[in-house]
Amino acid sequence: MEFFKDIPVIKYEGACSTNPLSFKHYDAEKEIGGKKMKDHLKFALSYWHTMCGDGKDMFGVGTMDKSFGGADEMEVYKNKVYAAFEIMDKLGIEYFCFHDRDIAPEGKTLGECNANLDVIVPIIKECMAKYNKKLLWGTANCFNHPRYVHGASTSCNADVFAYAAGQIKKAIDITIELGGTGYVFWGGREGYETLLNTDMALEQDNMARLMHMAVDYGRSKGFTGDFYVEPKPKEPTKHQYDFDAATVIGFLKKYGLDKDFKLNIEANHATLAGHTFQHELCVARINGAFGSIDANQGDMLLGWDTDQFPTNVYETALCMLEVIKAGGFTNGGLNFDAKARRASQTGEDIFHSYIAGMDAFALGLKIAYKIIEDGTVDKFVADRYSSYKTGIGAEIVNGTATLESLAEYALKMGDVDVKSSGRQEYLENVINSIMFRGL
Ligand code: XLS
Ligand code: CA
Ligand code: CA
Repeated sequence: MEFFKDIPVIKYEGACSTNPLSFKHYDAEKEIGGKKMKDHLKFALSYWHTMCGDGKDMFGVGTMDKSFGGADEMEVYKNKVYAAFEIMDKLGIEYFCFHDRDIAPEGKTLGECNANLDVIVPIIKECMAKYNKKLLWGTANCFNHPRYVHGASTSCNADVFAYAAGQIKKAIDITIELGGTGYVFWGGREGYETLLNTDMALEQDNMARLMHMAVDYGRSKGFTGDFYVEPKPKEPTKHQYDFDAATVIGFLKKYGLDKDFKLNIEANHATLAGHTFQHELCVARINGAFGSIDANQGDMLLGWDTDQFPTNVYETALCMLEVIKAGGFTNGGLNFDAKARRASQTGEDIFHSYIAGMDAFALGLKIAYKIIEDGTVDKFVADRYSSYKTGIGAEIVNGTATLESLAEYALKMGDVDVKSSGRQEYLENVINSIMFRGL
């Protein structure tokens, strides 16, 4: 069964190609910095947006048919699997990510949900072997069903905590069964609307309790991949506990979870938190918590999570610069947590969306390497802090300086010369000239 008959296998045709159904920059096998582009970028399809998201919004019903010709509910979910692998195959995407409820329908009880998963997971496994595709990460959707109205592990109701635990146990089982290298916690409704009805201390302790249980269980079943927390400041709750990278790192350290958990950084969530994408990636990297990425972009004129396919090449370049500095992906990758706009409603739009995102990241990767090879920016930063290499600066860094020794030094010093320029505009110009050299 072919679902996208008019769409060919998408090939790399080079920057001068005018064929919209081709890659202009993403050349999977091409080596850059000693590694194939596909191994640098590790693209993943997000099952929820691509296979389930039908364009419904607050003001209108769906505009896209995501039933893939299925006659009944289970057939719809089976066809989603076949269609997903056709999309990945045609685009040359090697990985995918899912929530439990994306791949199989919700049942009336946890047992029914699990039984539905037991029908679909073997089909996914077969397709993975047939098409040579891998699971980047799995997760549990503990936010959609009305039972999660007060949160999952942060619910005021202990039965809901227990249900979420049962759901997460099964999602971990599936992730392991499919060879996933990551398991994500995104705190769907783990936050609050008002402190007038909220015991924040208990909620956060409970959130950590469930994460510890997940780690203990996963490790006991042989899961060697990474657990991730995905920061997001707001939406659906007013104040999500996993606000941003720095908040999550503090949380993980407080509860002794930092050895097993890394971060899954999403571009749109970074900007919602009032940070740049690069800032969030840098915070993760310098704290040894860089794990995986949800590649998308928001709209700066809108205050919510628009999950658009990334096309802003400045952003992808600065992102890939951080990825390279972090040593590249190990268990993680670039998951397109992105959806075509509601009016981009045809099957063909799925392909244009992914091509746009993949080419934007391929360009980002090439530019990031050019920035590193050029060396101007790195040298500027190193020179800017050179006073810490020798003399009193070296004593501060190596820990031999004390408040008294610095006071003695300062008393003898006279005034300090801080007139050296930060040269921001010069550096921005350097980036532009690297990006557009030859035009
Ligand atoms: C929602 C999140 C979600 C996570 C996975 O905003 O991005 O999709 O990535 O639960
Ligand atoms: Ca996400
Ligand atoms: Ca999002």
